[in-house]
Amino acid sequence: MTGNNLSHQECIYVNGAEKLTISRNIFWKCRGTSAINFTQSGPTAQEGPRDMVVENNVFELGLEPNTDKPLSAGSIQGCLQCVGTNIMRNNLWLQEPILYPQAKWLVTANVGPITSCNSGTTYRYNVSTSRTCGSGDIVRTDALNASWYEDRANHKWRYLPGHPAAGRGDPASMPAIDLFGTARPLGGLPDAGPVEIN
Ligand SMILES: [Ca+2]
Repeated sequence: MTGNNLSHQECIYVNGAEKLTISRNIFWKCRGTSAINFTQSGPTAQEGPRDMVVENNVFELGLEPNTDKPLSAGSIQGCLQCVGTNIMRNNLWLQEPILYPQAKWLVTANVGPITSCNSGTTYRYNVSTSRTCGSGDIVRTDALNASWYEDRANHKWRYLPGHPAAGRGDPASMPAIDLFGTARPLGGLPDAGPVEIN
């Protein structure tokens, strides 16, 4: 696909949807502002996306429009005007979502960089490579290291034994299955990120 800097080249562009669940995808080489861009369909909050769920996804590097430069951030554009209850859980991202105070998100049991704590967001049980923002969050700077994955370079994201996210998921909020269809939880405690292991 070709385009110019005015065109949207995201993988998924969500405009004013309700109760949409985006689950069990591996995104790579999405271009534009993000892999998923949530936007309102009109000028007021009531026209914003409502009750979105983003779970069990892997967000590999996104790219700037028309170049192969990686984005600095923006696996997900969390929308200026999402309303209702919006959840990002058990995802893995190489680039941090862009969140705004106006939209209320629950961000739980994700794996990847979280460098700033958005004031409108509830964080918990994330395995962050950078900092903690809420209860149950931990910092593991090695959480994205290739040595923890089956074959990271070829999009094979199964965790290897001892993965830093094992047992670090949210006991109160988890998808029933993982990215590969495995039932959660295994081994007593749920794991953070999109993959469940013992
Ligand atoms: Ca487990």
